[in-house]
Amino acid sequence: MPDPAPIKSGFVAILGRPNAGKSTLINRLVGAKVSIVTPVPQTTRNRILGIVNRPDAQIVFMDTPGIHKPLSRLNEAMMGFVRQALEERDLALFIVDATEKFGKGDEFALRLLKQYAPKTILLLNKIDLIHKSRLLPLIDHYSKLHEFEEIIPISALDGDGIPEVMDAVIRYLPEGPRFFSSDIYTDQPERFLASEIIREKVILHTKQELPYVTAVLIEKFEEGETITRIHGKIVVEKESQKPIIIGAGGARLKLIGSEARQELERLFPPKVYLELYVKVEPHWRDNRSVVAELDYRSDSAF
Ligand SMILES: Nc1nc2c(ncn2[C@@H]2O[C@H](COP(=O)(O)OP(=O)(O)OP(=O)(O)O)[C@@H](O)[C@H]2O)c(=O)[nH]1
Ligand SMILES: [Mg+2]
Repeated sequence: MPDPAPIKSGFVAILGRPNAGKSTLINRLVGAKVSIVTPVPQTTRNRILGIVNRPDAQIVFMDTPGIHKPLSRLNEAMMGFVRQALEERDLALFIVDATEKFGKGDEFALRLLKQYAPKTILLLNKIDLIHKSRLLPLIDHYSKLHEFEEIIPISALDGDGIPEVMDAVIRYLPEGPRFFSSDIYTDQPERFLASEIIREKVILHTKQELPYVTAVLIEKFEEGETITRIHGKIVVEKESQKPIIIGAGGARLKLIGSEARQELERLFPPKVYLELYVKVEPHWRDNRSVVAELDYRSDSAF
């Protein structure tokens, strides 16, 4: 038997400020929902792998939390995941929201990038929202700030420019082995996927009122032949936040539960029984054990 043809493989860190579109991008690239998306900044809290398997390549994309200055233990843990991805990458995709004015947050993010100096492709995202004439000045601005391998305008939402991104990524990756079996597309345990889907629905239904303050912990996950039973605890920081999630007569929690259940049933067919309750844990974002539980790769998780 001749040796199989060599393939391209490696780890690609997706980096950028909160809300730039990193998770939308990884879902597009992988062609499946591996990471939750909301209009609220700081939605992603982990380093989330999304794996693309092709005959000629295996690309392990890493979604990361938005780059920001951490002010709580949770935020420090989030930035820890960003640094980890920067250390492990073969290549970086630095994604910016082309509709936003360049500011201090962008400078901070670029400084971090320069510190680790990965090979980087710059992606100008959300071009569906801007006039074409704004692209050239933006490209000019960024190419003066840093030496990017390439600059590609995209719309992660519409899929514009995504094939170009994929081609460029493969071009810059080295030859290497497959790191994961070809039939998996993420490394997240089922319990973590479930907690994220619930958290997405909580954020989507409470975004004006509770931007950053919820965590979801799975207390029971039992997969049976015909039904998967999931019990989730929604953690908030203050007593006053509990009724916001529960809603009048429990209506909002019911809606959150029913939307989450429908999505969970696609992952764990045919049926999911989902039970949710809300618990107040003051200052959980600075509580070591609660924050540790959110890290699904550590021994203390779940
Ligand atoms: N119009 C438009 N909206 C986009 C595009 N990409 C992402 N969005 C929206 O931008 C918001 C943030 O998207 P996310 O993918 O969650 O952004 P993120 O960078 O992962 O954000 P964090 O996890 O909070 O750091 C969501 O409302 C997306 O629908 C795009 O290309 N065009
Ligand atoms: Mg995200």
